[in-house]
Order: sequence, then C-alpha cells, then structure tokens
Amino acid sequence: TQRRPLIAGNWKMNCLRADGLALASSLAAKASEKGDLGCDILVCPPATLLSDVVGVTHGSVVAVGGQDCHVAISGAHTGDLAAPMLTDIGAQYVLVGHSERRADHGESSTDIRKKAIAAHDAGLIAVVCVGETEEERDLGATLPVVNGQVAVSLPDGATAKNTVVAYEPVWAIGTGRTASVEEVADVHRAIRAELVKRFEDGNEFRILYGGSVKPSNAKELLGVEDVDGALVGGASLKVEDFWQIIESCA
Ligand code: G2H
Repeated sequence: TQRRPLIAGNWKMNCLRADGLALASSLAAKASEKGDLGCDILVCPPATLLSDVVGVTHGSVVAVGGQDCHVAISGAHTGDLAAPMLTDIGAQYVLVGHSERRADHGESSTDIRKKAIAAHDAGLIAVVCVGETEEERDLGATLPVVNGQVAVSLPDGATAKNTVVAYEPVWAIGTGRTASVEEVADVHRAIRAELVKRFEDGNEFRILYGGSVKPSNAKELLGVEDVDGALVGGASLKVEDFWQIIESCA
C-alpha cells in the first residue's frame, strides 16, 4: 500500500499573531515554490490564529487544523470550540486526544472517540493521538495500553480518509528524548495490526510518530515501516527545521 506521508506541525500554546502568520506564510511560500513534495503538510495553530492562518496559506498545499474540538456541535461550553466552527473557517483537520489534553483536561479515550465522531460529522479529518506514559512503558504495558487507546478512541465510522492515528510516547514529548527506531517500529506494527483487524481499509490509515521529532532524527524515523509521517511540536515553530523534516519524507 502506498500511503502518502503527512507532516503535521502542532504549535500548541505558542505564537502571537505576528510570529504565527510569518511562520505560516513562509511555509506556504516554500511549499508553492517546491511543487509536489510527496507528502501532505498540516499546521495546527492556536485557536486565535486559525482563521488568519487559513487566510495566509490559502491556495497553497498547506492544510490547517485545530488542536482540539468539543464533542457537541454548539451550546453552553465556555471556552471550547465546536468541530463545525473549525470547518466553517476553512480548517480541514483537528487533533483529538493529544496527551496534553488527556493530562491537562482529564480526557479519556471515550471522550476522544466522541470528539472524533464530532470531527467526522463536521467533515474534518481527525488526528487521533495515543501513547503510553513512562511508567506504563517501564511496566512493560506499552502495547496493551496503546492498543486499548486505539480500540476505544477510534469510532466505528473511522476510515483511512477521515482519520489519522498519531503515536506519541508521552515520555518523548517535548523532552528531547526520542523513542528508538525499534521501539517505534514495534508500536506502529501493533497499531497497524489493530487497524487491519477492525477496518476494511486498515492498511491505508496513516500512522504518524510524534515526540521530539527534529531535523536530525526525522529521516530515520520516517524510514521506519508503518511510520507514515510525523506530528511535530517544538521543531514545527521554526520554518527551517519544519521544512527539513518535510524534506526528509522524500
Ligand atoms: C508531541 C509533539 C507534537 P514535540 O507532543 O505533538 O511535540 O515534538 O515538541 O515533542
């Protein structure tokens, strides 16, 4: 199966307007200059910049996504964003279940499945994040934990077209520590097996790796079987670094 890689930047709670728009515009300009890079490109800015980033990337291959959405389509949920609001401003993707959401906001895999359904109903591609903590890895529970998260977080209506899975070992996020190629290969193989078991098109889902991906390790990680792209945090905030990661796909 030929899966087109996806390189996604998760800006998290970073970037004021001037920096964010400069980053998005230079990315769009570079992408337009280079032609087809053999991969899809996504940026997920903070909510305040979503609309403007859609504006400055318009007409380029750079897609825009939210970092989270609510399970409901509207209502009394102060501070939250509904999936149709993201579609409305031109976003195409949304991250759901990032470990920082799971930790900071107590989101469970059941919540995340509901968010993925809300995203699909709104026509968005859900990037469903999973990953074990350091404690779980040390207990040897990585595969059952990750498989359990995949099983519960992905709704029955998931397809390779509306869903991307992102494996992010929590202990490798923002720490500078990256999982080894073998560790990544083992988990991606296990996720693939779950997807193939459950979904007709399980072989076509993209499975991204995330956790301290940077220019110096991108090529190696992207070369691993069943790694179909990267979810990049820190290194997506510098256009040169993010660009080098994009070029590592080739
Ligand atoms: C994991 C990743 C992006 P970083 O959270 O989602 O962040 O690349 O900074 O580890």
